[in-house]
Amino acid sequence: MKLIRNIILTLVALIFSVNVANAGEKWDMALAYGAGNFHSANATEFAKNVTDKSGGKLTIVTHPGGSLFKGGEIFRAVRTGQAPIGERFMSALGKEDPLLEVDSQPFLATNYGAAMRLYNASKPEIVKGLDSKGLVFLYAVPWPAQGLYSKKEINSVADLKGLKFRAYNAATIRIAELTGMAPTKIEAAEISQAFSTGAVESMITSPTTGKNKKIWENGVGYFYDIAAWFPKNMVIVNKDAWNKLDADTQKLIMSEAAKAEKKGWDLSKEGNKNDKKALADAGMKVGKVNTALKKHFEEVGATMSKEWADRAGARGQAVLSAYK
Ligand code: PCA
Repeated sequence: MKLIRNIILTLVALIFSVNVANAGEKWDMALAYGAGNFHSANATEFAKNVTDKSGGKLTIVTHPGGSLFKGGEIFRAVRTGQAPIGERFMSALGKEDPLLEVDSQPFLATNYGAAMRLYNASKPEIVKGLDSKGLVFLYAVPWPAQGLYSKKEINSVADLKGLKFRAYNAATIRIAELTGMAPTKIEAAEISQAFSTGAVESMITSPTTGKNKKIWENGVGYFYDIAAWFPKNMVIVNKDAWNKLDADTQKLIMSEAAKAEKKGWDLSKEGNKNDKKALADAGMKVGKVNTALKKHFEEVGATMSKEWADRAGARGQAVLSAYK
């Protein structure tokens, strides 16, 4: 009898411990950019904090460098629940919602203060739009100011003509078209290869991305700091996955997301200074475009603003009024 009782007790204990081990959710978090990138590092810290503080209810495991889903696949993966959580470059999603592109309109917000105001003005509508697609918005963090990289020196509008240009969204494709360059859309993960094979010879992106890619090793010698916009990454969650969590865990995630957002903006500001210096230290020529070129880019920006306002309609107008 005693033996049977002990066996039963052991089984009960075993079943109980398996249940406890299974009680928590596990989320795989898809990240497009390399582990060393500040967005990925920040997301990894966020994941760790949530995991540590959730008391075993939720474990978030990050997968940087597109190892779970590539940048171009992450939005769909989270939307369909293939990945419960992921980070995506917002302005590549203009087809989903033109408001997601507002942060890539040239010269609309050209410093961090303005970028934050634009974020605050656009966030409620963006969150609503994502919610209607079954997504919960957690936080957004900007890349440092976008500048022009080139293999050859650029002194005039004519120098841009025909340049094979790496684009990362519809806005950069449009800039290329309006300045006579030849755009190809390429995800960040493929930048080094695209430059080294000669598929492209110019791009607009942050000093951070150029530094992370050691772009100078691919024959890119020039960086022009046009600081025309601050595009953001956002972290989103699939709503079905979200609804499986209890209220306390949801609250914890939101509070850790707010902290990660603040930390991310600070890291971005630091990178905005340090990474330009890193490009110069690596031997690149870092400077500004001349007045004629600046004027040209501003005209292009004005054309694009009009086009965007048409696409974004009344919602876009409301965001612009709130911003200005
Ligand atoms: N780096 C990313 C997006 C913006 C940025 O600064 C890229 O080049 O794809």
